[in-house]
Amino acid sequence: MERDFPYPLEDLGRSSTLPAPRLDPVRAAFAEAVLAGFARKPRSLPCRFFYDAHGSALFEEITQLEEYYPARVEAALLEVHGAEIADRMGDARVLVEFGSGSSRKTSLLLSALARVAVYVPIDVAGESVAEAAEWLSERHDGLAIRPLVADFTKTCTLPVVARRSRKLGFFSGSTIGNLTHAEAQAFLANAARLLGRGAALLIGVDLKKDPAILLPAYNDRRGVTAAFNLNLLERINRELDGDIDVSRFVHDAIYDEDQGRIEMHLVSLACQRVRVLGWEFRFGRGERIHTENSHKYSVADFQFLAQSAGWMPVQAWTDKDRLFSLHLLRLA
Ligand code: SAH
Ligand code: AVI
Repeated sequence: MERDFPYPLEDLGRSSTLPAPRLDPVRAAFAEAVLAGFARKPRSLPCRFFYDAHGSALFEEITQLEEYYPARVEAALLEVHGAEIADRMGDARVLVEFGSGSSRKTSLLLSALARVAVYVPIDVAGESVAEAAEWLSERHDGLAIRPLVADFTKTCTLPVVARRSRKLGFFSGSTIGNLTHAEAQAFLANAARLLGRGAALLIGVDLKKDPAILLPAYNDRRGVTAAFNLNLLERINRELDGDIDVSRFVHDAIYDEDQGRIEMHLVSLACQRVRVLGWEFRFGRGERIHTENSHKYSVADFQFLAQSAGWMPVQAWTDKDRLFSLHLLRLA
């Protein structure tokens, strides 16, 4: 259960007499999440904070890795089935994307969706969204791009230009897998409210498979995923006056068969104390910080989840090796 910070904890000691620094809202939210996440046992940090400028660049590097099949297979599905997907998505003029990142896959979709005139990317990573908007505007002439730097799990309001027309939603990369099942259901219900009557939603969802394929995707040989995970600690040092010795933590990714999910952790290599914004935390040797879940679904399980949130499954596309799925959903 999430609790508000501050609250009493036996290993939490304010060791600094410095006045609390003034924080901008993004840093304040990060500070609150880190202080609460480090105070909790077992320790955890929300994965949406991976995506500062450095983390977003590392994620793009992950998408190029041989072992990280989701990005490659999803892009291939969009290319191969683009025309059919566009045909089935209908003639909406507004495309709303959740967790749009670099928008590279969006470009594939937009090429097939001739009538879309307004694109609303929603992402917490402000710099990524700004770069993506520039990159897309050079490739899709006349497209009005109206980015929203926001948390897609919270309620938000679409820009006026996007409000009246019928809408298409797009949620790629299996980012829905980073939410628990309850959070995913709440997200889908929230997306239904935002997109409104008659909307369609295209979602990329990673499929359950042999851990012999899954595990290398999150433990790549070049250590890019490790760097992506450890960047969370570096971000704490950069933004929250942290003194964490990052070399005393290692990346670990495991597959939990019962939960059907990859879990990423940072593991403390030693008994150590770290400071964040003047607060001190003690880590035991081998103590873990849970940083990400990446749930995997069967096609039927995901359709069931979508229906429970009010969406009608229209069609699902998978590759021949059944690594990844693209689901088209519709609202009555
Ligand atoms: N859809 C892109 C990017 C996937 S990476 C692709 O498939 O390549 C996940 C993206 O979701 C990142 O850009 C990250 O900043 C964004 N993100 C993660 N959690 C978010 C949240 N709660 N609200 C908004 N954006 C979020
Ligand atoms: C964005 N998200 C779906 C990725 C995933 O596979 O869960 C993030 C990621 N984590 C490690 N590698 C990639």
